[in-house]
Amino acid sequence: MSSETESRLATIEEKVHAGERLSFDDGLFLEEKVDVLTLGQLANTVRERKNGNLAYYNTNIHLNPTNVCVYRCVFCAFRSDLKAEKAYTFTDDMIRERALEARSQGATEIHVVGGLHHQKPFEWYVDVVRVIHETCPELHIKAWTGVEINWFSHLTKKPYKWCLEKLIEAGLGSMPGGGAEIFDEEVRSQICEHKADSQSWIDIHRDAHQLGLRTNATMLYGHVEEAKHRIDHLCKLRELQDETGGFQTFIPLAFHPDNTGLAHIPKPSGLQDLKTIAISRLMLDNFDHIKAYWIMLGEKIAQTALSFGADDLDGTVVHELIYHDAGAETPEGITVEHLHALIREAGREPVERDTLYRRVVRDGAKWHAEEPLVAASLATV
Ligand code: V47
Ligand code: SF4
Repeated sequence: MSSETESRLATIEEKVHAGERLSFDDGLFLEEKVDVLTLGQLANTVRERKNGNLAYYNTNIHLNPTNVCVYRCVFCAFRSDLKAEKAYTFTDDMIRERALEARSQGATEIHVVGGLHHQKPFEWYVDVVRVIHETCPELHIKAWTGVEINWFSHLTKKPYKWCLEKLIEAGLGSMPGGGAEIFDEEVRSQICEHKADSQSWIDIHRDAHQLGLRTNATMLYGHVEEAKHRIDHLCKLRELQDETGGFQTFIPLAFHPDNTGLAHIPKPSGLQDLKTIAISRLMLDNFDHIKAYWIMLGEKIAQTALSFGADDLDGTVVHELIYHDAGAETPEGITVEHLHALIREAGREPVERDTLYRRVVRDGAKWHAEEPLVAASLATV
């Protein structure tokens, strides 16, 4: 390391220890000049400052009600044409059955995302939420990404807030972070040219926060983007979080190339995964949580990530399809015992949380959520 690099790093370390914000240029410097262990150590100090020794997980189940999709994102192996053999669409009965399965497994959350089925009206998507809510009112419904809300607004010719209000009335509890991909429009046009642009994704999350909904945020990395695009993405999320305080957690999503239009690109390495998690923790100073989604990272990297800035592993995740269609080799679900073992082996204390990061207390088949674990509240918007 040159003396110039050393002194730049020392300045950044001072900023991190003083709780000061890192700039875009600092982020780029970390991407380009700093080794993964130094990044991890620095990110770990922030992780421990915010969440101590706790590592969160939740008991959840996934529902992808249809894979039929009007868009053709080149990184996606999940979507299907309507007439293709792999096309499927859930009926109300199948949705009810999935909700009951969630209840029987003690899940606190159902995570619902899917394709944009061009023959289904907005009411069909509202009904997916309504059917789950009426079947199992205790389940928190985290459903529909910003891309889906943008599609609903296109279908109904109504503002985003109108669509969100209808979904909230039907039982929507929060929104997942998908569809953000990479905000840089040049990269976006190469990987998902037709779907919601970055400004729409940001506007939708702002609207959701203003309606009192909590949402998550993601970033898809390891495809055609460069370091400057990742840092730009993080800075834009940080800006909206300053404005609303409505994001709960950030989830960096490692690109899985199998069966996609980018199958020639190798999967990101474990080191790139850890580096991305650490840099995300350092740049997103106003996010309480960074999630290492074990489904896509694999158990080994996800467990290691708990010392590189991450404080959450997501959950039991039964019935995941999006990553498994794209070649994920992880199981489609994991037991609570196994999650506990992974977390304890990493030297952390496992805490079951609900979607809103409240501690879950169980008594046999019953459960309830306590006060938030981290005192965060939506900014006045
Ligand atoms: O938006 C699709 C990504 C996202 C691939 O909010 C791919 O708690 C990698 O957003 N390789 C959907 N990524 C999943 C998602 C998510 C997952 C877990 C938790 C939460 C949360 C949200 O998956 C899409 C897209 O960015 N994706 N295909 C692929 N081949
Ligand atoms: Fe459709 Fe989503 Fe796949 Fe894009 S990522 S093709 S919007 S299912």
